[in-house]
Amino acid sequence: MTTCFDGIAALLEGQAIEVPSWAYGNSGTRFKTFGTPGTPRTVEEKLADAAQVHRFTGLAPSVGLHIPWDKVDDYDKLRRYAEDVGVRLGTINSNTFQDDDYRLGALTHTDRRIRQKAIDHHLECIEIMGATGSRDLKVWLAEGSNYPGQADMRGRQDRLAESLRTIYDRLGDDQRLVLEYKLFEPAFYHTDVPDWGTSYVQVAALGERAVVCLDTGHHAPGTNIEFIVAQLIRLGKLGSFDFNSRFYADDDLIVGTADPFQLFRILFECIRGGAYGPDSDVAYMLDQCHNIEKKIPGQIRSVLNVQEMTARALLVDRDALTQAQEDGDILLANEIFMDAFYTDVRPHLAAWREERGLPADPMRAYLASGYQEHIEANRIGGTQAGWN
Ligand code: LRH
Ligand code: MN
Repeated sequence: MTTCFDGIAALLEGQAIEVPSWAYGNSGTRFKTFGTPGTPRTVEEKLADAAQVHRFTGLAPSVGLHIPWDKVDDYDKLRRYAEDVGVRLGTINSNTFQDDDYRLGALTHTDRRIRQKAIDHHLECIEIMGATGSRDLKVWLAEGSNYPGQADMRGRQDRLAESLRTIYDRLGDDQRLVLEYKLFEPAFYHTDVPDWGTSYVQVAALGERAVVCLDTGHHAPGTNIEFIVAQLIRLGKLGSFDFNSRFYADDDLIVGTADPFQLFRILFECIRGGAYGPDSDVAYMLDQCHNIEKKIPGQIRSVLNVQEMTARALLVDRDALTQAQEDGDILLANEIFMDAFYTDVRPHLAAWREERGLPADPMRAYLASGYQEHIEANRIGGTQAGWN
């Protein structure tokens, strides 16, 4: 009992999944950052690698940047370079989690000078957005405390609201502030933006161009993430996703590998809520680290996993499901839902790609292209890009 693939083929057109520049550099864990042959040394090389993902999948037309990791002297030149290799510059991610001054906070800090320094960094990011043509300023804050009593949690919320207001008021008319929440890490007692509710409260106070970023790795184990997705869409405050997957904490693994069924359920709520397709302004992004696997193939696998689960979620027979739900037919409703999840769409997607001039099997096509061997042979010397 599923909709047939031909019935959803058009709905897969134009799917866009933004890839993160930092996934092409070395990231690593708290214990080790493994270098890998061919890793980019420059922002341009990161963009060239990201462009390979779009070339072979048609799914990744934009690349998110992280400041200062992707700081350059001339963003207009970078924008042109991106367009030359076939991608565009996407979300600008701020960074207030690698500066000694921010040890005890940044936008929440008790010292107005430290808050102003953090605010100025975000104003610089807004400047950069003007040059890159980016719509979204994504703000993730590592701020919090490690011990009870260490921090005035209420006071920090008030200072956060004031700082965000100052930043929000400097946005251009077609720009958005996207506030990302995370349950814990690097703070281990309280985090100032730990959950969707806190992010929602802060962005709702700012205005309509302030929205929430949901990173799928930022919840307590057992959280029903698709319920949060449904609620944020209902509230008109779901701005973007940072897709990845995890077995334990913020593992930042390839999306859809740890729990493909969860990804299916999340995408179903996006489709059901109208947050998928050309009329939606929800940004779908990856936020991952390829600590041991090759990065470009890892990114190709990631966007294909999202496309595949999107296709399966689009196959849910919505009318039959709604009828079964209204009839209180529990098992039939679940069966209709699972039928779509269990439908192997891969052969259909292969044909769908070929009909659109894309390789039926993007991973095989990339591996056969020689690009990986080329960068591993030619990117000798220099400093491999990473999180510092
Ligand atoms: C924080 C986070 C955030 C990024 C960083 C690279 O864990 O998810 O989105 O800034 O990863
Ligand atoms: Mn994230």
